[in-house]
Amino acid sequence: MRIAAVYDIHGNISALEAVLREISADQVDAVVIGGDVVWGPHPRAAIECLTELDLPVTFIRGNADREVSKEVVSGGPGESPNPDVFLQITDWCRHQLSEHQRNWVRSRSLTATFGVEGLGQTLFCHGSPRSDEEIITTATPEDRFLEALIGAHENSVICGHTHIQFDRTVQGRRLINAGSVGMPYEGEQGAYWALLGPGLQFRRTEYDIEETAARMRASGCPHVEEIFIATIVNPPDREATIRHFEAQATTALLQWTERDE
Ligand SMILES: [Mn+2]
Repeated sequence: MRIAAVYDIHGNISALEAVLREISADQVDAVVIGGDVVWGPHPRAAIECLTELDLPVTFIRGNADREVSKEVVSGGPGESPNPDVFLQITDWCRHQLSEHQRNWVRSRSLTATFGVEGLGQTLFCHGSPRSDEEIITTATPEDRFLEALIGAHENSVICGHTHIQFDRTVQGRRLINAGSVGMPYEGEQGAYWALLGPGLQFRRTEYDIEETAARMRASGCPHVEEIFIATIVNPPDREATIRHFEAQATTALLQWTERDE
């Protein structure tokens, strides 16, 4: 099977459209959406674009999808009771989706498995096989890397969440991060994703950043300038981001993933 791994779109509809154009030219058999679709400037358009796709799509849910799709507890469409920037964005995104769409997002699986030529049985997850918010990078100590993969019996694991592509093997356990379509921390502009089968191909798709910034600005999303536009215009440096992630990486407060076996 030839699979496009499309992770961490974060409501960046322009980046998603550019990647989907390449995917349709690449003759893939299926698309795996690796989570964190709806936390960003165009959550509704991103969902609609993916559900209308003319290809088999498997959608696994990310931590941000989980937060956005929670039942509305307070606040109207135009106000957020939260002082926190990230929670204000979450509240805004929640109001962009219909109840039906929130239910749909909430009911997505946390993992999916496919056989991929050259990778073998391959598990797709968001953070790690055991949590949708676990942070694994190229600098993660080997013992924690291996611990995060306990419970995954597949030959290869595909993850996302940190928005940085990598391909790392420790004691025969292979973990591939597909990168981020909508909000990469790679130090270079573009939409990052992965084409799987045969083997692994990391991809970077260019798209019009200025046009996208204008489209994001028009969305009404709170803090769009500093959180989303700044990131796509000046993507954070890859190595600095890895150091930042490793400094805050902890297993203490993780939301644990339950796998159906
Ligand atoms: Mn995430």
